[in-house]
Amino acid sequence: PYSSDIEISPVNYGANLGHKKVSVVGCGQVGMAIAYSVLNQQSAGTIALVDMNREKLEGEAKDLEQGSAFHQQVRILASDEYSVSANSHMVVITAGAAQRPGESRLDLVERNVAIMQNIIPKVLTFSPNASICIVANPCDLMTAVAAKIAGPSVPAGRIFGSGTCLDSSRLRSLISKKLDLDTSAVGGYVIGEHGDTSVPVWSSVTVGGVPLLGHGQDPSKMHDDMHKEVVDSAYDVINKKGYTNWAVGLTGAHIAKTCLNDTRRIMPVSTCVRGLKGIKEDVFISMPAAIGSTGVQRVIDLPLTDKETEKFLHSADTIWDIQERVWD
Ligand code: 6V0
Repeated sequence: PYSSDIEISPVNYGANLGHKKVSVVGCGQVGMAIAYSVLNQQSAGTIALVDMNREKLEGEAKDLEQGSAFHQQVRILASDEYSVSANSHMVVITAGAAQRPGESRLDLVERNVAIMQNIIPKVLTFSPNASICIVANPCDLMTAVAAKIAGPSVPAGRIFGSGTCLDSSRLRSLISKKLDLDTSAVGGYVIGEHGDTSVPVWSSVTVGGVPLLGHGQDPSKMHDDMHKEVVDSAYDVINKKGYTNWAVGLTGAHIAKTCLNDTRRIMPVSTCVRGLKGIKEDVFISMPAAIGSTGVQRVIDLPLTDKETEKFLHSADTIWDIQERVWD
């Protein structure tokens, strides 16, 4: 079974990020949005791009490099050979087939498992100590598959998924828009599957540190509608522009910055949640977790109402039903 022992090292505030290297595997819409956000956040000294489409990669690398007069010096490397990613501190994996209009994230399973089987051993050969963030969908299953392929020699937590980090950002931005406040004023998480069975934890949403709902107050239809909008937003954006990239690009870069800088920010990411809320299986879904240089360093057992627990366990069951089959 997957081990839940997690590596913890002292916090490394003020690290010089100039020597840090991040690799992005899969340089389509999402991978390039992540690379572009990392570049602008100046959170790495080297960005290595890996994709099997060599010509597109050359174009992307050239295009990024030609803006170098306007950003801090960042080395940009690109190749279809994984050696270019050697000695990365962090690797973000977005390679895979994307959802087509009307297709759910779970529909992507088979196509993307094969891709993960190809990628993970190569990534680990060249960067055996990197933390690895899986963004490719279905994100939770791909994270579980990547952890399984990596095997027990890679400590638990080093491979994790961007999970509901994006869903949480979507929910916080909807709430803040409604209240006409900055998104940073709103705290709260969407947990569980990055997808249709995700769970908004209304009981712990705060605005300026104050709980949004009164003690014992149930969420209303307005809250349910907001969560529905979060769930539907990927479908809506894909229908309108063909793919999603900017919000997930910022999400991936934020995770990368936290990892490279060892900041221990708490973010909802996909990780093994065995032991939480009575879950007995090695199922990978999102819960808030402290992220540092070794990936997930501790998972927060977020207090939930009975209804939220029920929904979280339903999300875990939904993913486990498929994960169990894929793991065999
Ligand atoms: P895209 O634009 O088709 O890019 C995919 C890239 O992966 C292409 O450049 C391919 O050449 C490359 N690729 C495919 N197979 C391999 C391989 N074996 N080795 C190396 N490169 C390969 O897709 P897009 O960038 O839009 O989406 C990528 C993935 O991110 C999909 O699975 C999406 O569903 C997923 N997303 C995940 C989100 C999240 O929050 N976790 C959000 C949005 C999209």
